[in-house]
Amino acid sequence: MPSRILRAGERTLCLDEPQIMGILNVTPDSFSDGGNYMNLDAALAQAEKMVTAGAAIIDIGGESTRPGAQLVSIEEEISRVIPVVKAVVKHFPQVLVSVDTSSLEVITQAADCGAHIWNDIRALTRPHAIEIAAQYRLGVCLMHMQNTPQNMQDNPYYDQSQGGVVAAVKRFLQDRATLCEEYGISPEHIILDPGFGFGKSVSDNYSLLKHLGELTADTSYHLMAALSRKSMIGAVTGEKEPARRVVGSVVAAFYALEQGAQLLRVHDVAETVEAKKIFLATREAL
Ligand code: PT1
Repeated sequence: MPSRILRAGERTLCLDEPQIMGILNVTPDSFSDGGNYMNLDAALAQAEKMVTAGAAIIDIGGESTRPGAQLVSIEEEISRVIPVVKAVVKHFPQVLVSVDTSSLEVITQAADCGAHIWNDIRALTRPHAIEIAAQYRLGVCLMHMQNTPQNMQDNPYYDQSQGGVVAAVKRFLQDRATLCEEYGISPEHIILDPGFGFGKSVSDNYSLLKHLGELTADTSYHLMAALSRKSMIGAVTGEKEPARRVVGSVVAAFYALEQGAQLLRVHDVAETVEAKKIFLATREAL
């Protein structure tokens, strides 16, 4: 009997085993694979590759949020994201479609096209965001960020007397999740994400990875780790090129699984599925 269920729109996903969310960037400037999927056919080809490799969720994003990224207009974001949402919903009915946006206009149009999950790096902090998520019964991913993508890496700071980065991130995420529940969103719809790289020093990021499981301890919220190809990996391995951070990323993802993460947001689905298989074989061993 399944014991952990992600609910998203009219769909459910069993999280008794961890699931992979594949990243589909539709930005011209995205940090790791930017510009590669700007046309619809290329986006669909990348989605197919990830679905075939075992992704249960495809996360479509048109606003780059890596450190120092520029803001995009709503019109630009809609023109990038909505055609891809429509095409992925149509061609891959077996997967859940997630949209990486903070915009109410984008998520409303995406939900009307059949998207299931709202992945918001701003944790539904814009006015009426929570009401919209509740109304569409979307799955929601609430992420922690200090400051904004434009300035978040300038001088990250967490007060040690308040418990440091882990306590700060946990307080923020649990407060946002509680507010979502007050608007009628059930815990089965709610995913928490520490926001690796979003206003955190390298040591902050590794503290969060080490203590990841504490973020959802004593709750029934789901837990996602999104570490793929990020600078926290390169800072340790010395690899400056994001595309060459795959091994480091997969090893970090394995650590996140060990900490109890049910969801991994990754570029490299096939490689991460291998890590998941080793994790499950070990978990199920006598
Ligand atoms: C994330 C995330 C995201 N990250 C969720 N959505 C990005 N839920 C986009 C670096 O340090 O962590 N969780 N959507 C991409 N953002 C970054 C941030 C990319 C930092 C790279 C870095 O290299």
